[in-house]
Amino acid sequence: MTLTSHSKDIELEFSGAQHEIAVIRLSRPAKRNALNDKLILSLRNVFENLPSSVRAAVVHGEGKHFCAGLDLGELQERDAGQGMHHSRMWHAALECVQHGPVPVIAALHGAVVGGGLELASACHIRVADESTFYALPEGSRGIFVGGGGSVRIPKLVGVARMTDMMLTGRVYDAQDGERAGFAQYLVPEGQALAKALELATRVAQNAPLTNYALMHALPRIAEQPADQGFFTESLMAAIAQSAPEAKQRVQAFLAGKASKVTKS
Ligand code: 1HE
Repeated sequence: MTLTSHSKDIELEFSGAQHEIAVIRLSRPAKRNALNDKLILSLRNVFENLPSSVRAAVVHGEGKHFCAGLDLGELQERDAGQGMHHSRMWHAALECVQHGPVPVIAALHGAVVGGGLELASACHIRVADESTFYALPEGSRGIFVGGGGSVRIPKLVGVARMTDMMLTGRVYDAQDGERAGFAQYLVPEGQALAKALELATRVAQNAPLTNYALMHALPRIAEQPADQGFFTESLMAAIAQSAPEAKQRVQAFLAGKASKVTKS
């Protein structure tokens, strides 16, 4: 892997033969990777400037935890206007994660709490190891989510679970969290990054237009009324299948030169 230290608190490496996987590490372990303004802006910067060779990204955290959420040390006496701008800054950064150029896989371990869960929920796939736990301590801190959590987290686990977590401080462990829908994969402790890299390698081999459709068309279609959704789906399907790469891949299968679907 080649390391490009992006700022003191975030590191960017490239993995894969063509450097097609960007590996982004939150590197503030002494503060449990709590997200201060500098880190959030660096994260945005990384996703806005990924080299065109990159086809998939992995986000993970250094130390014992993925991320402790908002850096509470920075929660100064903001007035309402400053609070609004601060939250919108998070929205802009996490928008670059969710709707950036490539699918993003979060490798989770330890605390995935508050803004850390908001970051994880902006990613497209979440892989958790057995040490992972999920919480939204905003309720007990007298604040509210501000990094897009109220939009994204209910889409993963439902409004009722999120409400319960914020009202009661409920913490989900790795197994219950996977069942609830926080993560799509659960792996033994210490193996989340390896699994995320394995998945990223597969994702990077997809036709770029298919990945684009999954990141940009699918979430929009899912929010549309059925009639509009069916229509958008047809447009996306027609565009994807017209790409030369799609035709080559289908021909390869018909010629017996592409992999079959097999039970894992
Ligand atoms: C922090 C933060 C932080 C740790 N901001 N400094 N998030 C929270 O409410 C979670 C608060 N953190 C925790 O509950 C725990 O720290 C953890 C469960 C994440 C980890 O526990 P542990 O025992 O491994 O570490 P620690 O001893 O608690 O913390 C180590 C240091 O990190 C310590 O600083 P030190 O100078 O005394 O060594 C902690 O103060 C510091 N630290 N978490 C600042 N979050 C867009 S809106 C999003 C809103 C939110 O995210 S609110 C939820 C905030």
